[in-house]
Amino acid sequence: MKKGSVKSIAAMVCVAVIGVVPVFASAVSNNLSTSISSSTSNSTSVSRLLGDINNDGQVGLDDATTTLKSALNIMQLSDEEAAVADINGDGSVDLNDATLSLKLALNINIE
Ligand SMILES: [Ca+2]
Ligand SMILES: [Ca+2]
Repeated sequence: MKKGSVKSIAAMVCVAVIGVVPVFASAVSNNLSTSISSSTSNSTSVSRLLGDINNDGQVGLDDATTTLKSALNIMQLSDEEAAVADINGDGSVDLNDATLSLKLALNINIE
């Protein structure tokens, strides 16, 4: 009887998630602090929570994933979605926004 396969798959998933997040976050953390402070307020005329692309009232991992896909040109956002996804308000949805979105989803302080 082998019953270790489910555990090992779960472990692999954990490693993948834990491994990706810090690398992803640290890669952009240097320019994060400068860009977020200047432009969060005037970035969009849409009265929605920044980063909450699926409009469920909070920024979750699904929103972060969508932002990441847009940043990587895997997915096309509508104008409204792009306005919401552009968290730092620099006019484009890129990895900075994906990182911000991910941090918001994980409740990591972005001050
Ligand atoms: Ca959401
Ligand atoms: Ca942006």
